[in-house]
Amino acid sequence: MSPEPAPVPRPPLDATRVREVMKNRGMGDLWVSQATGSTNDDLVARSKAGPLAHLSVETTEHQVAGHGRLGRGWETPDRSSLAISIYFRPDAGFDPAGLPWLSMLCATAMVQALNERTGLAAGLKWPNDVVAGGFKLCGVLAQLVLTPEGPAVVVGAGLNVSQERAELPVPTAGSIALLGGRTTDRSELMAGYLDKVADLYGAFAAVHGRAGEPGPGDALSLRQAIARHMVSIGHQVDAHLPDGTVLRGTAEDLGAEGALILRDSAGKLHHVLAADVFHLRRSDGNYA
Ligand code: BT5
Repeated sequence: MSPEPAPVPRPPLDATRVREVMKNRGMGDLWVSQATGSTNDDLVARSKAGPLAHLSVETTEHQVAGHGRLGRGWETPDRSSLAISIYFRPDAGFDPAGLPWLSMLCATAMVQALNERTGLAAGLKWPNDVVAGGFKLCGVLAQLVLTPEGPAVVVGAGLNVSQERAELPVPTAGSIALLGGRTTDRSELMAGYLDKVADLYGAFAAVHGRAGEPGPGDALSLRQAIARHMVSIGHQVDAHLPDGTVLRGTAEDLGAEGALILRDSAGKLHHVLAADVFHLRRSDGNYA
């Protein structure tokens, strides 16, 4: 990621362009704020205040107190990045076991949008980090919301677009600009992401939220569509489990219930449902 490229301009988001894509894809409302604590919090609050249209979206130019997983934070300077929260309100026939898949669905949509729009070779680091060149470009956080109409899920994605090295909070973080991506146009990136979410969700809803079932017209199942983008598969990883233990093994596949399937050095298979995964550095010096 060196030498450091020239700073990238940071124009405001073009909400009209994003709304157009949302309208074409039959999505819900869009709210754009100048600054807020967390777009996930805002969308959850809206959903509690009254019924929201399925696939409504909350974004902000400047998220000042973004949440990561497990109480961690997510830091991004004004207009440098995207913070996009989407409200999923599946209909009554949707299998509740499909709800936890929505965060990986969104991460996969981001991978696909980045691959198409930026030319970067983005991939998914289980469970839902989007990485390119070994750097984290995007993190995803899902929250379950119980509404009078049934369960809903808010899935927030934070995408680093134009940050310079000094603006990123950790050395493992990267931005599209730093990695030399073809575009840093946040409106294009947001529109591209929402378009992919609409595609993937449409196929998933058509099979009633069953992640293992082939999509319409013999398309890949959601599990397969996700697994093909997973950079972890075939790599040696350390999975840091919630109880503090570390499981080392080779990532083999994505399980039927969304677990990362790891084979340890004794050949035993483990289904990891929650962990922070670290790729062990390969002999060529890359992580993934
Ligand atoms: C995540 O958590 O990666 C989920 C991030 C989700 C952010 C979105 S933005 C829209 C929506 N609204 C919210 O309030 N949140 C969502 P996790 O895997 O726990 O990673 C958090 C860790 O990543 C932090 O502890 C930092 O070490 C690091 N981090 C913080 N800011 C980062 C950034 N901009 N880029 C890369 N890493 C970052």
